[in-house]
Amino acid sequence: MSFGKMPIANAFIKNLKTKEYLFELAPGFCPNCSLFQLIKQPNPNKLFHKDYAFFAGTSLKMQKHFKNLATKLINRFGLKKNDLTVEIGNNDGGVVNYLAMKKFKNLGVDPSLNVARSAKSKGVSMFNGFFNFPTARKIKKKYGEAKVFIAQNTLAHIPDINSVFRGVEELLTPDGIMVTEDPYLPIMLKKGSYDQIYDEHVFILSLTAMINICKKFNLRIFDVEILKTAGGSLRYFICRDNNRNISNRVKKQLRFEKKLNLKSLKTYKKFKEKCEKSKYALISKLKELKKKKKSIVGYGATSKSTTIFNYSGIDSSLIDYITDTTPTKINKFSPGTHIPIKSYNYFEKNYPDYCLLLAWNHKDEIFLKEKKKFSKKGKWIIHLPKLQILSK
Ligand code: DWN
Repeated sequence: MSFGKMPIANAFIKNLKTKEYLFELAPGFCPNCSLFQLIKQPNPNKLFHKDYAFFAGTSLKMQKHFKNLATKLINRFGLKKNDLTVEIGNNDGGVVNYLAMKKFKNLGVDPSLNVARSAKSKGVSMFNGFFNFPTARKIKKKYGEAKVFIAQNTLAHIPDINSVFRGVEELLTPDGIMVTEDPYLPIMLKKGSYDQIYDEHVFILSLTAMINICKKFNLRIFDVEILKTAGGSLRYFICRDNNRNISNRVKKQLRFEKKLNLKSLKTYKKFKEKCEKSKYALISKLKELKKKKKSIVGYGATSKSTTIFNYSGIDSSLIDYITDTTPTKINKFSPGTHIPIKSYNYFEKNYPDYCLLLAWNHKDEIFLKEKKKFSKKGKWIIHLPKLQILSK
């Protein structure tokens, strides 16, 4: 399955003359290991560097989500102040930020220098680099073993996933746990949320695939939780193989996955059809509105929107501008399709007739904020799971 040539999802450009790096965005499914994954991925150094555009702190709801996990680690798993927690891809803070606030021993690991600096300025101990087996050894030597290892929307970003698990096997204390969450394959297939597929998401994970990986490294998934975050995710609780009983929730989720025919080509053909339908429904709605001279703005310059716009060929003839609260994205242009990105302040002074909700995973938070603002004047276009127009 191919979505065509794509630029780097978070490579917002300053200058329209910039020559953009393009690659073929084509996911596939491996019937042996059950991984849904990109066939080709650009070198991770092109994605995560000193000027990474995404700052997780832009969503208050996600901050609450991280804080809740920190509390859960203390209450459910009895984390003590001297127990080391390592979080990879913790961006500008993450869960370890909330542990650091309570003076728990912590270490964040992130390859993007600007976000890592932001986390450090908040009081998180940081290691600036990619996490893999050699990094795990370095961490163990310097800080000791980790009682908790966290990866929030990070594992699916790392091509050498085996090296990460080998690192976890090396780093965890005998009774340690790993907590990880990522967008969940069955939810993506059901919603037709093809915009979860872009360079950073090397994998869209499932419980079946995760069990296969864990087995290779003497690890066991002992519990799972279905989450609404990141467009629909699964959180996995993992321990060493001889520890903890497997919960009924894991067994139930596995039975659910078995019924979904995840290994059948038909499943992915159906998904591809959904993607095509979604794309044409969106393009025709935007064209219809433009014919009526309506103004349309994208809300949230997400990584996901790079896939939508480039796959659908949607540019500034259909979307006037995109509004975003992230300083690193403002006054730049969207990758590949060159739609200008404007500040929230600009948006408030230039409300359009319609907003296309690109940050649909933050719908509740955004709708709450806009209830008394934009929503009083304009309408929303929601493209998933079915195209909808919402007015107040
Ligand atoms: O896995 C990943 C997820 C968790 O975060 C990464 N690969 C990168 C990133 O993906 P994304 O860019 O699709 O994430 P978001 O969280 O959907 O991006 C939301 C965007 O919308 C941000 O640029 C911030 C912006 N925003 C805004 O302008 N106003 C967000 C909120 C909540 C707002 O009120």
